[in-house]
Amino acid sequence: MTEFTSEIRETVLRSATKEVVIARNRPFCIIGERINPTGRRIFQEQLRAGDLSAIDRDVAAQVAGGANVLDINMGVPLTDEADLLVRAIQRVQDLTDLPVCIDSSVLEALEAGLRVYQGRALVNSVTAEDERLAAVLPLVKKYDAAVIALPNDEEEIPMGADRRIELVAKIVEVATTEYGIPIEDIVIDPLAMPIGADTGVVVTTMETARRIRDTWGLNLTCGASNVSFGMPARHVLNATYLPMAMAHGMTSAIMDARTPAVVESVRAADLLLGNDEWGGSWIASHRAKQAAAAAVP
Ligand code: THG
Repeated sequence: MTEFTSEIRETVLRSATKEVVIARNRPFCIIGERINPTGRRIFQEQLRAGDLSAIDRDVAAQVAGGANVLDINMGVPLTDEADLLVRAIQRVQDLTDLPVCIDSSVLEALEAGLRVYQGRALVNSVTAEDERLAAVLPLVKKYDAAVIALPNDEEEIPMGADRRIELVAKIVEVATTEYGIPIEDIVIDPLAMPIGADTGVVVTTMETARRIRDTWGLNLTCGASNVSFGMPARHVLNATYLPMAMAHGMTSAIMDARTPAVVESVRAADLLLGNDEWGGSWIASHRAKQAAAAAVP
């Protein structure tokens, strides 16, 4: 289980009309995080009243900013999350051809969302807890989805890389042998935590990411804005963190695609890490910006 692999794993996601591949020899996959009511009081009230129209603006902003996949989270206390999630997924599918990442800890909501989604979704997320693995992985298999897995269990969120690696080994073993999930459909979130809580946490995440890449070749993701939580100049920290994580094997992130400095930093790292052939995308995006500036009267 701990033999090293240099194999490149392709996690294939699809909408009805578009395919997105997450892999370490491809441009980084930006998973837009904004379709999420956490910490947004007005959006929560709208959702409670059954008004999902704010999603339209969030989709437009994430798409315009360069998101490749959209995370959809409808976690509002005291609501029918399954119903909201189904309606949100349908609305997003009408607005964009980007594949989605279905973000819910409520099983009924997850299944309802997977049932109506037309394509191959990314499920966010499962932990290494026996009960969660047994509940979520059959749905991942049934609906032919890919899954984000977090290396924490019923005991703890481990603070050291060694224990996180043990839990990744458990997840990989259970998902592939007990549930028949292809290894390339497992995307690990090595747990990105706020640097403000402990200045060692980012180094631990980097080490964990690199070891997962070198051991299994798995794709990786993280909640990128967690890192700067509570700190000033968050965009600078996020824009610095992501290329570092990418150099350690991070192949995607759940992040805010509305901030050009952060997205540009990711695309610069694509080029510098050899994943933008001839700098084609980098140069094309620079020319598009020049043309847009010139078009302003
Ligand atoms: N890993 C995985 N999934 C995740 C996370 C993770 N999903 C949820 C979260 N973390 C990532 N998504 C978001 C979505 C929105 C915001 C942050 C993370 C957000 N935060 C504002 C803030 O931080 O200030 C609060 C809202 C606001 O003020 O607008 O928007 O780590 N697998």
